[in-house]
Amino acid sequence: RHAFWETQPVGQFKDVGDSSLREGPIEPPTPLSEVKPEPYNLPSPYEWATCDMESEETCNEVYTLLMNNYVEDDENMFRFNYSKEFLSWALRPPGYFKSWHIGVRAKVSKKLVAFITGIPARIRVRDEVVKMAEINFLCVHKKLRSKRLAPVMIKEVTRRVHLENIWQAAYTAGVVLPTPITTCQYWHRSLNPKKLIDVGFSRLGARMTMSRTVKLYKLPDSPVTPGFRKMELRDVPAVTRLLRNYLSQFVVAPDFDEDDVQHWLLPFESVVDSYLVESPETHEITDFCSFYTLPSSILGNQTYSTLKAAYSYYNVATKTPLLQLMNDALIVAKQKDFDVFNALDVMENESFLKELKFGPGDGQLHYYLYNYRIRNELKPSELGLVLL
Ligand code: MYA
Ligand code: JJ1
Repeated sequence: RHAFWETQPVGQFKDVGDSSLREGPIEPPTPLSEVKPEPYNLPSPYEWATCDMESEETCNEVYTLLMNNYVEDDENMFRFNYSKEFLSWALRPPGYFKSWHIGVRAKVSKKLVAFITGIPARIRVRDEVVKMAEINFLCVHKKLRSKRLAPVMIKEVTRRVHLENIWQAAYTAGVVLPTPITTCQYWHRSLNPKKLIDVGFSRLGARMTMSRTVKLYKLPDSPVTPGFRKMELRDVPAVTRLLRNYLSQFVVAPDFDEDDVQHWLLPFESVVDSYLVESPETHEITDFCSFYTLPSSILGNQTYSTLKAAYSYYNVATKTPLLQLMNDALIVAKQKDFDVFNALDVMENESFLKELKFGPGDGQLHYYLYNYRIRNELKPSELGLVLL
């Protein structure tokens, strides 16, 4: 059934529910001298190319490959359209390795035809902090699909991760592979219902008119929580403490330090937005919310070409009710002209989704670990990790 994945150190379907298997690494690390020193073989028309994401030209090529060939919904109506600024941010966190930004080019034309990336991360699983690679942006040009290029690319990124003495990875996919640590549901909150309906992202509900629908999703013009403001550089220490403390309750979560928080959560125009609540009396930072910007191309609509979507990222509420904090996030997202606010049912998100008028989407997101076994499937609420 899975000729490639059955050969890999990942939880296998036949082992689901086997309580004799211990949690932790599936295979031990091998000495670095035993890691294959040369790249895997590609079919002869193609060659490996390490992509320099600091180069504007390379960043453009990656952007174009993904814009035309990356993830679509099940009816091929929308395709993720990560911006160049987003890609450059997502792929260059503290301590990143250029060698983990892997392209495949046609030898003759030098055209970029496939891509896969890793970035380093410390991920805590129960009480162990494990150095991992987060693998993302696996993409093979539409014309080169089903030629078993993906397994070669996955083996090559694995080899390059091993060369840095890292032996585990985390990744997400819309498809079921051996075997998810958890399966999350996408939820969507309409901000611009008329456009969403016009482009086929959502439908007019039963017994609903357009004007009733627009009214249903109306939001105030500005956030309601006193002390709600944009995060600034000076907030990094306080936000790090708030977030570390909050994430400690989940079974799987990133182990963020101040450098990580500065990179991943400091606001960056059209890439990531973060807000916090500073107590007007004590000036304490008590609550935090964030979302990232990921537009989708709208495939084949006469009027609109892009859907502007915000994705819920990390949120922490210690004083403000989470429901109110997220309502303020919706308000600022609406003011910034997003069409829809998306969220997964991870962490405590279930507690606000229905009340804030999110509806379940038709997509799911499966989370995976490479070379690390988790004994039982987790509930989405036990997961404290959001990948981009
Ligand atoms: S998820 C986003 C993936 N990208 C897309 O969905 C974009 C649109 N689709 C494509 O570009 C292609 O369809 C892709 C497959 C490239 C996805 N993750 O070459 P093939 C297996 C893992 O003939 P193609 C993301 O970026 C499939 O089950 N495996 O197929 C995270 C089959 O294996 P098996 C996948 O359609 C990526 C084999 O590939 C995925 O031409 C994490 C078929 O290969 C998938 N999303 O190309 C990667 N889709 O026979 C794993 C299909 O066994 C990282 N397959 O069923 C693992 C950790 C590595 C680092 C370890 C460090 C220690
Ligand atoms: O966006 C998604 N679905 C939308 C559009 C569906 C269009 C037809 N297929 C959706 N809309 C309904 C919204 C409605 C708003 C009012 C309230 C009720 C709901 O459901 C889905 C997620 O639901 N997205 C995808 O399918 C994209 C791929 C998801 C897998 C991603 C893999 C990630 C790669 C790893 O890095």
